[in-house]
Amino acid sequence: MRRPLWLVDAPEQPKGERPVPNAGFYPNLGISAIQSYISEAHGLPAGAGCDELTLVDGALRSFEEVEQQLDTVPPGSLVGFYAQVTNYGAVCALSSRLKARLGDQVMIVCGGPWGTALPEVILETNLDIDACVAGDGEEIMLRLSRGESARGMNGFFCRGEKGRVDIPEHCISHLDIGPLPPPLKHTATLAPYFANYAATDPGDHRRPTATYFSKAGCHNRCIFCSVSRFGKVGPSRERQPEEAWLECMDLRDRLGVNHIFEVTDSVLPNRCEALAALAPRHNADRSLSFRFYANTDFIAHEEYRFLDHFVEIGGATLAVGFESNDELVLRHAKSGRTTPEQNAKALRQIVDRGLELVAFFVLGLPFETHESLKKTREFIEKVAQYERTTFLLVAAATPLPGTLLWDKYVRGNRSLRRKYVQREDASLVAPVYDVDELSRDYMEHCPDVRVGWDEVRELQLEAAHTRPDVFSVWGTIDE
Ligand code: B12
Ligand code: SF4
Repeated sequence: MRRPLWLVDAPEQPKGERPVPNAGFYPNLGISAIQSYISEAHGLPAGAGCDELTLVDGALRSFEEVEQQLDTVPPGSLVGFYAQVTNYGAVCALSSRLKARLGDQVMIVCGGPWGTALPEVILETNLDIDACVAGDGEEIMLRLSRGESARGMNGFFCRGEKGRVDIPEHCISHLDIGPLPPPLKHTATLAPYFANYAATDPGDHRRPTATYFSKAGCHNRCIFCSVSRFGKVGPSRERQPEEAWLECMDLRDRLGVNHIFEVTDSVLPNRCEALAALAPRHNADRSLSFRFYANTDFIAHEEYRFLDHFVEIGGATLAVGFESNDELVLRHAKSGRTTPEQNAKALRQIVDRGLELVAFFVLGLPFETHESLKKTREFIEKVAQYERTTFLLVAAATPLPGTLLWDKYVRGNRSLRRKYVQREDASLVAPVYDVDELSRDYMEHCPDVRVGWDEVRELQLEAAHTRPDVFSVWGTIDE
């Protein structure tokens, strides 16, 4: 390795406060995936600590601790930041401190959802960041760690002549995840994260938890979600079921995990069936339980027998994006894939089986009216009444960069574009500082939203109070 590599998951930066750890349940998978790939390529030992590759984990440390750790970055290093909506402010502050100390002796690269959605804006507005990566970072970071140039590689954005941003021919980097080492393969321990899970998961549901990452990208185009930006056509982006089980068993035997979050951008109808077919071989004793994300069309679809298969594999918790309970709002936001009838049916089936439920809602989407909010509110109440609902996230719609909402209502609106995309104030370093303000601006400017931000916020607070014992989030962003 020609350059020491530092991979950083910056801590979260809540509005108006000093940044705090982001309370992850397992190490950030984007950073871990790059670590695993580079460790294998260079034959490095497992774990976060070796001279050549250091993981700086904002899920376990405060902003000040991360600052202190980065103060030891030696000249000649390559530093990669995972950046998304909640930590981009911290990424800016940490990059600025690194550059002030090391100048050209450090190369700073920004990846993750924010690097993917906004590479040009970041490079135009933040001179401390040298390059951005849109999409998968493994190959690019490997190349850079060898001291080679990545100019021209898919998804690699950097400054060229006269500081102008060089745009690659292919704006996104895509790897086939099938043959890649699983992200947590090189993780030496997960114990420090288990405490975080215990702190956020109520009651007796405390379990040592990890994740396996099964599929990248989603071909759906929900307008509030930035995942489809990662999932544009590309090579196969799925791990095989047998591999998935082996990875889960490894997490159990090596790291003491007994609950697995399946991280997948969208569940394929046959995914659960394929895993269920292998369950008797791998999980006959039910020593592992699972949490899956699923949409209500899958759950409610008779032919898929999704819930039967889910129970067969040891399924315990379903994380369901209900989003709204109004037909028009759903049709527009989720391309007509789910309906209020499917929501009701899916909820009934989950309750009948006694599964734990994690529920997501988004208020203030296009075509939201007082009437539609009322329908969603009644449905939220039903969800909240179910005693095995363990987590409730009621978000206010926010056009985050990378979403169709952003493309349509921010980029397509002259005054919002001036505020959020074309930086006219050179002192601004972050493309979006304040997500509440962005959400409010969008609701005020979007002719299709017929309710005000205050009304949405009121309903969010009401929902949070419906079940104060449940860990409920009522912020501006969906998961
Ligand atoms: C798992 C997950 C979580 C977990 C994270 C646990 C953890 N410690 O990792 C939990 C449930 C806690 C979570 C919470 C939240 N999440 Co989340 N989450 C995801 C999800 C579903 C998968 C991410 C993942 O692990 N992917 C697998 C890894 C291997 O891929 P990856 O992260 O994309 O990384 C690759 C590339 O991005 C790139 N890359 C990543 N980092 C870097 C760094 C460098 C230097 C380079 C070069 C490349 C690079 O290379 C990696 C390997 O190929 C994504 C959806 C998605 N597809 O990204 C949303 C997503 C990241 N979450 C999102 C949001 C909004 C949130 C929350 C704010 C929700 C909320 N209201 O609380 C919180 C924020 C918490 C926090 N501080 O991070 C948004 C972010 C949107 C945005 N534009 O920023 C996403 C994109 C979903 C969406 N709705 O659009 N989340
Ligand atoms: S919300 Fe889920 S189904 Fe919709 S685009 Fe995002 S990942 Fe796909």
